Amino acid sequence: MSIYVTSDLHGYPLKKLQNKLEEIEFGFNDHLYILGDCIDRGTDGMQLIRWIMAQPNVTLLLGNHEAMLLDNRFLFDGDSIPSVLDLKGEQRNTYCVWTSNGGYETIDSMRQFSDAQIKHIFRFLEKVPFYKEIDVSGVKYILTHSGLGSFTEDKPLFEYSRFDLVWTRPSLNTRYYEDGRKVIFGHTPTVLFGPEYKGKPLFTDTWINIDVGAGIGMNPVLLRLDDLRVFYF
Ligand SMILES: [Mn+2]
Repeated sequence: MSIYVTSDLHGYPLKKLQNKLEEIEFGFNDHLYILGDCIDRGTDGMQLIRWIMAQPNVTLLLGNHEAMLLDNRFLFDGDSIPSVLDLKGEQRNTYCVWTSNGGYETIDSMRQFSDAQIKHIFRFLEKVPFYKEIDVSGVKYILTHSGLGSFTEDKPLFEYSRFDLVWTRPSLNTRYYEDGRKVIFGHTPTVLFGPEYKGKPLFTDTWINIDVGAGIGMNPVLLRLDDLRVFYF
């Protein structure tokens, strides 16, 4: 059994992901962790979410885009999706934050679902974890969407805020645990750390960034944690 991670699919075509998983012979005994941001920007976000919901061996972690969808739940409570002009105060603000971050694709695709399907999607997303701690080949990995904001070595994971886990951006100099635990995250495309990292995962002593930029027109990757092999699409 092998453990894979990927991140920031941002509406990447589900069929292409499925083809890649088939190609690497991803099986029932393997597990895939998706470190958030399945939705927005590309077209297949909700298809990815609904596919994940049906897979016993795929785990989604919350990204800031799923967090924005959760925060905008009020859009889907009525008979039709309201216009920004009908929204007031904090709701208008919450809506504008999402739509300025690529939310329109998801809002549009939500229209195809029945009330029951929408409820089912939110019930799933409300339970999506903000982090996971896993052990692979004797190495402890901490998986989050964006890294660990306001990091201190002795702070337990449950004390990090949602903001710290889904919105923050480490720098190339950021160091996490000195005890061998490695943090794996996405959120900040690796090219933003330097052109030499474009389209490739970025490995440091204490963390690995696997957002290779599927949200900005590149293909995602799968990282197999058993041997740290990278599978390019
Ligand atoms: Mn993100």
